[in-house]
Amino acid sequence: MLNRRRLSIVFALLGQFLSRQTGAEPRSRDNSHTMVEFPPPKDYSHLLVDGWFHERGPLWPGQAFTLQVKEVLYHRKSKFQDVLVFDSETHGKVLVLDGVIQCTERDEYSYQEMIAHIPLFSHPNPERVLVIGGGDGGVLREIARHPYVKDIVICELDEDVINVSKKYLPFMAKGYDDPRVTVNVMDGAKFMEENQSSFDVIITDSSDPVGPACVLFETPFYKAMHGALRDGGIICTQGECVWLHVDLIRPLVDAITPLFRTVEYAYCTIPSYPSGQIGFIIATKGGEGKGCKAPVREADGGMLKVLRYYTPEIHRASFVLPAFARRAIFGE
Ligand code: SPD
Repeated sequence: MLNRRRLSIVFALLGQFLSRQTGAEPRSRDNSHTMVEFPPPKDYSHLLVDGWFHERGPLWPGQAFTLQVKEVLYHRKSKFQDVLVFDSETHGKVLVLDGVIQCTERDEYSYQEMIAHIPLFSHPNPERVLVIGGGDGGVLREIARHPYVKDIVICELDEDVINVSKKYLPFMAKGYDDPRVTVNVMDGAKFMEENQSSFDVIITDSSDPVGPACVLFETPFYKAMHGALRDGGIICTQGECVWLHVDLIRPLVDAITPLFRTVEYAYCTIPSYPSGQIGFIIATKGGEGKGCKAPVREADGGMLKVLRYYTPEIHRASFVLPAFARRAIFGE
């Protein structure tokens, strides 16, 4: 059986061979040859066994994360995916999509604060913000803390995720209560095609690249985000984990580097995600080209008092990668 890493290498070599044969542009500018599309599992009966939730997945082979379940609150298939919400013994309420933990009440703020505040504090005047995915509302909640943001638009494909979050996960879904929020239940790529040069910040809060979500980790989706950004705009996307996914991150970073003025990578710690960390791909369009490694505006004291993970110091520190990751992603 070929594992993911071997398949990536096979695809990369095949791509190089074909480009040599045809004289075509080397494919290093397009990461689709390194993406292996794992289908989502057909059966989710393994998720809940003997009072424990088990998270296993093809993107973290040979390891698993388990949580003791207090009560299953919701478990149904939506039009797009398996949706599970349970109350856990140690992590509060938990949202799981297609068998993968999206948020736990105990640590969701780490990811949601960082994916929102890094790009927002790196932009001198973010007025229009687009969120792709993020149906639980946690990223909206963070964006809504910024008083100078005028419009917050969200494109979430799965309406059930929005409704289930509003019912069972109000600590995140309260993000929908802000009057600046407009909700579109639709494909984000299509929305961006119809809204060129419209946003200062675009945040893609996606699930992992398994099944249909694979397209969110490929070059055409990044081209679509680039098109929907205003000059000086910033994207910040879910960028997986350096301990597990440098083979996925590196080709994506390489593929989008010619498109954007700067492309950087930051990460945060979060105990309930695979290997306890998750990263963000952060890229800028035009502007002064200074990148996003330092905030360009001060958060007011009131905001800093309520945030639980983001600080200006964490903002800077999150871009400092361990040597193995810096080498693997940027070759430095
Ligand atoms: N491995 C899980 C990655 C999930 C990222 N999206 C989380 C959604 C939180 N709003």
